[in-house]
Amino acid sequence: MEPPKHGTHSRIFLALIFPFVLFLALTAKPSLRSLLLEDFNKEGMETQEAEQFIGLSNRRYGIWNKAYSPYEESDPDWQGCKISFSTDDVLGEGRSARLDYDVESGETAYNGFFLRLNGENFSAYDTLNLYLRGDGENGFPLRIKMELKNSHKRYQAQSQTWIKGTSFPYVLSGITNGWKKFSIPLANFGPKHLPKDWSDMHELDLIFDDVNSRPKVGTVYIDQIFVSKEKPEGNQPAAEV
Ligand SMILES: [Ca+2]
Ligand SMILES: [Ca+2]
Repeated sequence: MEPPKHGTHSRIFLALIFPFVLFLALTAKPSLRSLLLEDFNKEGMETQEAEQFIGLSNRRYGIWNKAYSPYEESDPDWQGCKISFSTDDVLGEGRSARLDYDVESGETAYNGFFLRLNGENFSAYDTLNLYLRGDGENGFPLRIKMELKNSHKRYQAQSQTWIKGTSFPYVLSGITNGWKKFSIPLANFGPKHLPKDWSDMHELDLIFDDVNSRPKVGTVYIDQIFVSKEKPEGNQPAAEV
């Protein structure tokens, strides 16, 4: 009798394990993950001047302003953004950050909020999430421009290489006067044609400016900023509608 060929054993082995593999494939759930970037619950993490602050953790956030404004705050031409905190936490316990912006000025006006990402790697995630609420009494913008910045890599199509620094913009819209969760696929950050490298992240910015922000003076609350993995690995992109 001839000894069984090597391939026969392999086929028997595959036939035995196949039902188990099939079972695992059918019952496996997508491995959803998330990484909290900031919940504003911990005191003392904020700064008005990014370079002055050594954080208690490796994250820090604050507001940024146009470099120079000649006006006193009492002057209608003053512009700026201020950060403070509210006990109106979106998850019910803790704090949210309150941003009061003013881009009403005789001069070009822009300012906003930054969250340092300190080299965080977003490659395992596909969605940026945050909660926003407009202040019904003070007024709030329906849209806010956002930017995600990576640390040191920008793809230059001409040379087909990564060069220092780039920002990926996205205009968030649909803010209301109640808490609302925004889940933005990282793929929706522009420019669309550019390959994105999320492996070494620098900063998330919210931007108020006199061109896009209406009203020009207003208040928004922000809370619970995190990245998440929403799509299972190998998932086919949905067909364009
Ligand atoms: Ca919070
Ligand atoms: Ca003003």
